[in-house]
Amino acid sequence: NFYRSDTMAPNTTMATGVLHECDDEIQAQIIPPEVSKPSNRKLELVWRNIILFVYLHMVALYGLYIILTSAKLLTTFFAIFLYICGGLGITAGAHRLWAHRAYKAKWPLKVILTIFNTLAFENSVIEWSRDHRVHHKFSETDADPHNAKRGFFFSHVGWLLCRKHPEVKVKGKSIDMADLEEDPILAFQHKYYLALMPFACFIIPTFIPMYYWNETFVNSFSANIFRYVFTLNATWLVNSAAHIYGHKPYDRFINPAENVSVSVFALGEGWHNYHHTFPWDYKAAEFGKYSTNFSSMFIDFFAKIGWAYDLKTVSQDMIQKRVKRTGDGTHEIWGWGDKD
Ligand code: ST9
Ligand code: ZN
Ligand code: ZN
Repeated sequence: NFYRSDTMAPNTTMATGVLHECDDEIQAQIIPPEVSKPSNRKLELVWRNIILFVYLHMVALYGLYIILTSAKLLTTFFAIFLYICGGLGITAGAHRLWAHRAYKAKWPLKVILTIFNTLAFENSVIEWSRDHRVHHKFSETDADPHNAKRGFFFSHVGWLLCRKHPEVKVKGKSIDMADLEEDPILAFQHKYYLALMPFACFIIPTFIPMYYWNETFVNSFSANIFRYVFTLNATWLVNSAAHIYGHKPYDRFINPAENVSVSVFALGEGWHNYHHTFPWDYKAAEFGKYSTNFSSMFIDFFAKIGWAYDLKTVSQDMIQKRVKRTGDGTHEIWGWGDKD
């Protein structure tokens, strides 16, 4: 089996996009054995992406220098603000609301999260969620787009610099995306992504500091690129570092781990052993709901005003049973000082 069905809550198949009934059919599809052999993986580099990412990282380094030396304070605060908004578009939006359906949102919150998500430029929610549902279902196999068994670099950014493994595309067909494709807000974002994204991620964030507080173009542009690249790396660390380093209090048989440093940068998404064990929990963590999980605080706020509802979580009983059955014995050390 390519996934552990006991990590799914009863009746939560949509939470991870798992389609159990299709599995046999998909697995029966013939993938030539030579393609499946790790030693025979073909690496087809995508030079457009390599050049773009090298360029972005160089400008981002310059942006950091600018922020530390000559940018106006407001420009720096604005970059931090955009990092939080864009980050929430990924964590509270693409990840928890859409890829996992861990809670439901009314349309105004959906619109806010879609704008935030476009600001983060990590592909449309539909594309992001398809890759992410495939990642959960076929974790650490060749069908996982950022298979961490291929090393830190591949799972961090390398997977975006080459063509996907054929198994991602074949097995990815078993993922039901109808729920997101039928959502008019997401369908709109997906259809017009190439027109919307440059405005949300680059043009408007560069224009605002120039117009409202007379920042120079070079400062404004490079500080924003730093913000974008920082958000990208915070996200990618969940796929790389949080799949390699950390304790496994919930399931010692999987690679994803509890990584506090990643959680800090990724607005609460580094509790990855918990998340892969209970992917439908809207907190994506058991502990540290507010201290290291700004995304949960955000969702709780919108739940209070009624824009977020039907928040899914996991009972203490279920967690305790799982900890006893498959944990690595480190669960005790994580709950201390939790004030939630
Ligand atoms: C970026 C995404 O950075 C980062 C995602 C990270 C996820 C992290 C998750 C961790 C948990 C959450 C933590 C959040 C923390 C946030 C903290 C914030 C502070 N299933 O893709 P193509 C088929 S993006 C089924 O082109 P290639 C399909 O038919 C950065 N089928 O494959 C598809 O056609 P269509 C900016 C699939 O040619 C066709 O194949 N964006 C699947 O191999 C072609 O698809 C970029 O840089 C699937 N999963 O190219 C763009 N996938 O779509 C980067 C594919 O029409 N991407 N198919 O249905 C690319 O350039 C290309 O995708 C490629 C592969 C070169 C990488
Ligand atoms: Zn993962
Ligand atoms: Zn997930």
